[in-house]
Amino acid sequence: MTTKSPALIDLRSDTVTQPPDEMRRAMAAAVVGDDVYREDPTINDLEILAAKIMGKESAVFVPSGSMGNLVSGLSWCSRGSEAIVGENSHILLNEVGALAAFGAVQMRPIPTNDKGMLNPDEVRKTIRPKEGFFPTTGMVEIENTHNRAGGTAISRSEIEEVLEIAHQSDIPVHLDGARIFNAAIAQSMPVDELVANIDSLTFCLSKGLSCPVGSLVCGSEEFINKARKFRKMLGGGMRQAGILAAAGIWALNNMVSRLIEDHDNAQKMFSLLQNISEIEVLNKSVDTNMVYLRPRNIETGLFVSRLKEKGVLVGSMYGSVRMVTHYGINSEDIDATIEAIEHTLK
Ligand code: TLP
Repeated sequence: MTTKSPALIDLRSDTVTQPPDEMRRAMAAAVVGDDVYREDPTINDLEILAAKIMGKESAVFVPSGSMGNLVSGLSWCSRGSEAIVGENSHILLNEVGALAAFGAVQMRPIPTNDKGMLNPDEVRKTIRPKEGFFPTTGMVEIENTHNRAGGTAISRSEIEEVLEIAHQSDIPVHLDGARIFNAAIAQSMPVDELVANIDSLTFCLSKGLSCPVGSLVCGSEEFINKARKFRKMLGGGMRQAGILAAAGIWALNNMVSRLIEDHDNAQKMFSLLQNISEIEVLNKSVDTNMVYLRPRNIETGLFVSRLKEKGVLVGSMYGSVRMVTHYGINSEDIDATIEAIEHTLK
């Protein structure tokens, strides 16, 4: 049984994580049933556990983070309505325009601060008046951690500012919390406190938590019933997927607290990169598990392919290079990566 990625050092994303042996054993032992009939006991257990961890009424298991954000958007926003999103949000840039394509929802990008969080004044200005010919504002979307901003952890106080403004106008807030556990751990905050009063959220099992597949959408019972219908409409109703849910349960019990190791490794990478003058580090600081950089004297694509020849895979993301630490990366891998970068630049 192999749990090590075939690449020597794969820093492209935490989505490349291999399921640990013990997780695979939990998957093999899962009791399963047909989840479209709601008869998969392991999926039912996972959904109850996820809702409890997030302090929400209910949860639904979906195949991916993208589908989680999509069913949430479809549940909140009617056709022709508007979703207020950050200008560099994943839902805007990396989900193939799904909310527009499937929901006829217009995404309205607004400026964010350097952590990727929506500017509260912009949110206030952007919410449409209820009267007149304006589109209806269906939801406000925030992202924590924020991917493109550098894996930044958004604080509870910043979240509260936006929640207050949206809720004053009766607009729900959806959180793309693909990496919400990274955000919570980085701030030593219980995750349910970090997401309190947020109307719906997606979180992913298939990133730092190392599961092969799956995300959870959490919210009120009424909202999750809607989301469950949209999941089916999109072809995301699964049958004996308790095998996947077992991985999720195992991960929620065993993989969350270790995320701090990934943050330490990213911090180490960030510090060591400061000594390499040919590299421009784009993160101001490292909150969680991502470092973005740009080589100064060599084209990014060439840099990426030369590193690959040395057995180090990095992501080419938004015109820069992204390195993400995860379960398959240890402190020695960081040293080896720095060495490979130095050789590449020589
Ligand atoms: N992000 C992927 C790529 O799509 C960029 C990655 O490697 O980081 N929200 C956020 C904030 C994400 O970073 C991602 C995945 C998703 C949603 C979508 O999750 P999946 O890939 O499960 O659809």
